[in-house]
Amino acid sequence: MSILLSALLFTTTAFTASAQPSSHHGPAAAKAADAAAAPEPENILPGENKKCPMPEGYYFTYRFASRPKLGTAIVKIQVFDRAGRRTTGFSIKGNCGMPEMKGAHDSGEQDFKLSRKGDYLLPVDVVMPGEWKLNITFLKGKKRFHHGAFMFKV
Ligand SMILES: [Cu+2]
Repeated sequence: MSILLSALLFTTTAFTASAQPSSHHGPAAAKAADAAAAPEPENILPGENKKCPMPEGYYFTYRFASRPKLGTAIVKIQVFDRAGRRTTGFSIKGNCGMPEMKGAHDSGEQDFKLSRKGDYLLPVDVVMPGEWKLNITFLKGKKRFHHGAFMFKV
């Protein structure tokens, strides 16, 4: 009797659980929840000085101020709107590290600083030779707008 009751309870609960998402949130919300749980696909950027597309027709270019070597290297980003005009309406963060030495030299999220010329600049500390990666996040207001990453060797 109690087995039958718990079996009945189980099916009822299962039915309620599966019925709830469609009635309360709809399939779109369920899809969005899945997307939030899944890891974000990597966006490996085109090379230095190449056009890197962003949403809404924006694009940017990046390059090192000079060829990176041991010590401090400066990454420079310029952002353009769909008409090709320079824009400084974003804030940009960079996180630099060595993928093969997880966490060993991670800079953490650092703010690119806007220069008077409207370039976004970030110094990165290259403390050992090898392969490095810079993750870049673009924010529009407080909203995450775009993300990309590139590798470089020293
Ligand atoms: Cu290292």
